[in-house]
Amino acid sequence: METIKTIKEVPDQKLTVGGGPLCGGCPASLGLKFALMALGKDTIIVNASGCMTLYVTYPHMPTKVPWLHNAIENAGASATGIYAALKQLKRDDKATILVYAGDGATYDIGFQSLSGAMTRGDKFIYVCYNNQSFGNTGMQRSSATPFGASTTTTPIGTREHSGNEWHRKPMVKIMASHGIPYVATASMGYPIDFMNKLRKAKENQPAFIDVLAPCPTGWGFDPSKTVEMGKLAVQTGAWPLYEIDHGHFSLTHKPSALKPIEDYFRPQKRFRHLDKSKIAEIQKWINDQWHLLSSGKYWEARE
Ligand SMILES: Cc1ncc(C[n+]2csc(CCOP(=O)(O)OP(=O)(O)O)c2C)c(N)n1
Ligand code: SF4
Ligand SMILES: [Mg+2]
Repeated sequence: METIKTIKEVPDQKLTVGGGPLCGGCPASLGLKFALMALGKDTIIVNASGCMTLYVTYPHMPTKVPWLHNAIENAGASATGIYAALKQLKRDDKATILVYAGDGATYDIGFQSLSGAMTRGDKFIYVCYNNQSFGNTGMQRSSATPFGASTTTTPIGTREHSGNEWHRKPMVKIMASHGIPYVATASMGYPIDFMNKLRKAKENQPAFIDVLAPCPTGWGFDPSKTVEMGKLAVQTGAWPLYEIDHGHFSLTHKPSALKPIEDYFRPQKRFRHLDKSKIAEIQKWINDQWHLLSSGKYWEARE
C-alpha cells in the first residue's frame, strides 16, 4: 500500500457524521474519523465503554459502519469472537476489525483480554485513544497518566503538591513483547502519520497503535488547541512517534532539537502546579529517554 503524503490523497468516504454529543475539540471522535478514512467502509468497530460509548447511543448513530458496544473489560475478547465468526463464514479477508478503546480500558481494566488476544495472534487492529485518564467517569488517574499530572484521584491539595507520582505503564513495549507484527505510537497532531500506521497495521495484524488524544476537558486547555497539543507532545519529546515493525524499532518523527517541556505543560491546567524544580526533573527524564530512543536503544528507554 502506498504511503499517504497529504490528506487530499485519502478518499473521504464520510463514514462519520457530525453532531455527536461529545465535548468540543474531542480528540477521540477526531481519531475515529481519521481511522475510518484510513481503513475504509469494510470496518467493524469494537468499542470498550468510555467516552466513545456516548458517541454512539441509539438511535444516534454517527458512524456508517457496524459498532459493537462492550464492557470495559472485554473488547479484546469480543474482537476474538468476531474474528472467529468471520473465519467460520470464510469472510475474514472481507472486513477489518478495529478495536477503539480508551487508555483506562487498555492499560488497566481490559488489559487481560487484550493480552490474551494478542498472545493468540487473533487478527485485528487495536487502537488505544489515549487521553491519559478515565475520562468518561471524571478524569481519574489511569496507568497511562503521565508523571506529575493532576487528576481527580491524584489531586493537588494542601498536603499533596506533585500530582501523579508514577510514570506511565510501558504499554507499547508490553504489546511489542507479545511478538505481534506491528506496534506503534501516534498522535492526533500528526494525522497523516497516524493514517499511514493504520494502513500498515491493516496489512500486518494483529497490530496495536497507541494514539495520544489530547483531551481539552480533562487536561484543561482550550478546545481549539487539540491538534496543537498533539504536536507539542511530540515536539517536546513527551510523546515520541515510533513504530516496531516485525521487531524493528524506528522513530517516525525526529525533531532536530526538542522544544522545552514547559511549552507543552504551560497551556494545560493539569500541570499548572508544577514548580521549576519538578519541571527540571521531568525535563531531565525526557532528555534521557530521548537520548536512548534517538540512539535506537528502545528497550533501554522507559515510555
Ligand atoms: C469494570 C468497570 N469499572 C468501571 C466502569 C465505569 N467506567 C465506564 S467508562 C470508564 C472510563 C474509561 O476510561 P477510558 O478507557 O480511558 O476511556 P475514556 O472514558 O477516557 O474515553 C469507567 C471507569 C465500568 N464500565 N466497568
Ligand atoms: S472528556 Fe475528553 S475524550 Fe471524553 S468526550 Fe470530552 S474531550 Fe472527548
Ligand atoms: Mg481515557
